[in-house]
Amino acid sequence: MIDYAQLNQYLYEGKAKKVEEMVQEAIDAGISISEVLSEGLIAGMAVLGEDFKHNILYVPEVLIAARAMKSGLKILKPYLADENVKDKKGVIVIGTVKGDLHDIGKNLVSMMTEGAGYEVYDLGVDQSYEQFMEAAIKYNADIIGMSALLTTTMPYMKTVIDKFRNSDLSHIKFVVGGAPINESFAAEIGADGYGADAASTVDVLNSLMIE
Ligand code: B1M
Repeated sequence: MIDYAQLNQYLYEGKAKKVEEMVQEAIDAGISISEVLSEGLIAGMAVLGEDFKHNILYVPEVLIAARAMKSGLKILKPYLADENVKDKKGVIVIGTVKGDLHDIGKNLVSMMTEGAGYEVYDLGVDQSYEQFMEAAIKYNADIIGMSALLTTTMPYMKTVIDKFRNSDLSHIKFVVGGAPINESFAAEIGADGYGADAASTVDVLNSLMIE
């Protein structure tokens, strides 16, 4: 029996070592990876987000908690792979858009996408359309995944898509996601798909690859 409230609290307090230990304990106890991820880690980040919004927590505390979240994700990473996948399904280039430094959700999407059998090139944060284009050519991308967590950076997704559509790279598909993004925004900016979370992003990628 894992005490998720305690795990959430450790995450909130940024106690990376404790988070790692509890995540490992949960795995050893045979608890499903998706449960540990959602109840143990993502639920903890949601509490943090609320307190951040209401100025109960500030950037330094949130950064420390984010580091603890990343430590927990690192433990989960090997278990996120689907062992039945033999051949690479396609090439995905992923990044957080220009001006935006949030990368936890994007990292999770990268891990699950890689685990589902894709060749993933994660460009990191603060990526301009030029960087997406350069990577798309270099890695011969099938799909670009873009993440944005800020209402001020989400419009840049359209800039990237428009630049691709008006170039020789117009065949490349786009999937977008992040807390402020939704299906209708994705459609509005001309993206081919919207990923609400990491697992459903993999489903969206799979369906785009067979189109
Ligand atoms: Co920031 N931040 N932050 N932050 N931060 C938010 C986003 C905010 C909602 C907090 C709040 O007010 N409640 C708010 C945005 C408000 C708005 O835009 N309307 C905010 C703000 C304001 C800011 C700053 C401006 C604060 C400041 O400086 N005054 C600043 C901006 C810095 C910048 O980017 N230029 C800032 C900074 C930071 C930290 C650096 C301290 C830290 C980031 C650390 C890091 O990422 N390495 C941070 C954090 C941690 C958050 C919150 C608390 C948590 C985000 C997170 O990691 N969630 C966040 C509050 C919130 O979102 N409720 C907040 C967990 C993660 C698993 O979920 O990222 O949603 P998420 O990813 C999901 C899905 O969205 C989806 O799948 C993921 C997995 O399920 N998904 C994709 C995500 N990307 C995808 C891409 C895809 C597909 C699916 O493509 C294929």
